[in-house]
Amino acid sequence: MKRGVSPSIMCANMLRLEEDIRALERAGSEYFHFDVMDGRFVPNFCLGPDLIRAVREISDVPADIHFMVEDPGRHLGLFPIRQGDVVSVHAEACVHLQRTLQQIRDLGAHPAVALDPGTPLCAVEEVLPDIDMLLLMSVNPGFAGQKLVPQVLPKIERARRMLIEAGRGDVLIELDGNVSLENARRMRKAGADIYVAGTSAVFRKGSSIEENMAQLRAVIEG
Ligand code: S6P
Ligand code: MG
Repeated sequence: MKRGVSPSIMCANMLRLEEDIRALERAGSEYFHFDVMDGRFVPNFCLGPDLIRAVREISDVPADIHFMVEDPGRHLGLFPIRQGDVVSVHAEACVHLQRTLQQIRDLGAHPAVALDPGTPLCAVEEVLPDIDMLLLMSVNPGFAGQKLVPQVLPKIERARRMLIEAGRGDVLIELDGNVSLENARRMRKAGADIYVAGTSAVFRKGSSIEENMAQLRAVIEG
């Protein structure tokens, strides 16, 4: 898997989606982050399989699908998941977490576990052999435009240590939520690898997607 930036498509302009997709491609997005919400696990509804399929018909950028739904294993078959994609499910939402991760692996994608800010790292301890990425939420899931939950910063450092101690130093850590330039700098220092870029970064008002992406890259690569 690649390190880099995963722009959050729910923050794009849905009335000019193709223009935004092209700008995100020009800016070199490593992934497109698709938030899937069911109105139950989180109090909001968001991107479904048809929209994700439509984007995939016009772009080859790997998908980073973040399921914020109860029992996601029941719905995976509806989604256009391809080899090289990364698919995250919440430890809090899966009764049979290891089975769901295996289902994702069987589809040819990279399995990942997502954890809410309030969920301890031990929730993922028993499935470390089954994942390629760990998604640490830096806001509570459900909405864009929220403020960083600050205790997530030391959690990134502890997650990195846990992965190394378990012999899984190759697992990438993704941060999702309020990835502003300032927060990205702190996340990078703590050990983040992939940054979900929403209203705080790539879709910041007043400057273009390309300009915003260049500024974010200067912080995470500089
Ligand atoms: C939140 C979702 C995220 C948001 C992202 C938006 O539930 O999982 O992926 O789309 O956090 O970015 P920002 O900068 O508005 O927080
Ligand atoms: Mg997300």
